[in-house]
Amino acid sequence: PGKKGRIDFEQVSFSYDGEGGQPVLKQISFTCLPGETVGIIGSTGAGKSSLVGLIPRFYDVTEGTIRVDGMDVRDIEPKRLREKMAIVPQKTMLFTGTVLENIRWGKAEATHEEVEQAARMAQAHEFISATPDGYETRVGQGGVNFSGGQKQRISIARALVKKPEILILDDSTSAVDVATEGKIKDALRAYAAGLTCILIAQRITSVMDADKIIVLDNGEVVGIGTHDELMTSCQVYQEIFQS
Ligand code: DGT
Repeated sequence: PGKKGRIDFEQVSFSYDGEGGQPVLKQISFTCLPGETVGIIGSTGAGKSSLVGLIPRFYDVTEGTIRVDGMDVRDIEPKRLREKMAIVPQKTMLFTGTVLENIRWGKAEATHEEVEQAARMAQAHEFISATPDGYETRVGQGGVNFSGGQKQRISIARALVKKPEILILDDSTSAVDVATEGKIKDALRAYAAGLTCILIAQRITSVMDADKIIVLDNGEVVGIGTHDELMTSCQVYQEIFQS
């Protein structure tokens, strides 16, 4: 079967103010093959969230081209494009409903089994099951107050229940401990070999084992490679590693 989920950035530049505006991304080129995990790391304001926001066309490139499975994303309807992918934003957005409803928001017709499977991968099943009402537990306002890390895991479950071809995690495990984050990554690797994953992170341990890591600095790619390659070739990466 033809594997899906390839992403190509070709000389992509982007400004929130359009052509002639202050560029937030400059001449970005990289390829993410189907099933690969690509990590993105860089200081705050480097452009990481802006970069991934171009993939589902929250914004369109100012210059250059982004292709998903060979097609210029500008030739794909945003709705169809977004059906292929799931994005877990930096800020978790759970609503006041049950845990089940919150996860099903990713795919309204998901069965209870699919919801539970997604929650298991996101390492959320255990703590959900430990509450008296389980998946019927209400989130927020008068309901259980989950921790920041637990909310992030519910958000990841919401993304996984959609069974996307491309998963984008925007610093979505920042409040999850390193050991649990490792378990989530193991589950993702085991899941339907072929999930393309773009992983924005602040800490090196989150991206260390990615197939390739893109180091962004002030809107530019200053390094691209595996952890070992970047440790010998990329000063910015070494600085993040030491910080
Ligand atoms: P983070 O999330 O603090 O680690 O930072 P990054 O690396 O995700 O950076 P990003 O993409 O949020 O911001 C890059 C630059 O773009 C920064 O100078 C702020 C600016 N920017 C971000 N979002 C918007 C927006 O919605 N409108 C405008 N005009 N500028 C934005």
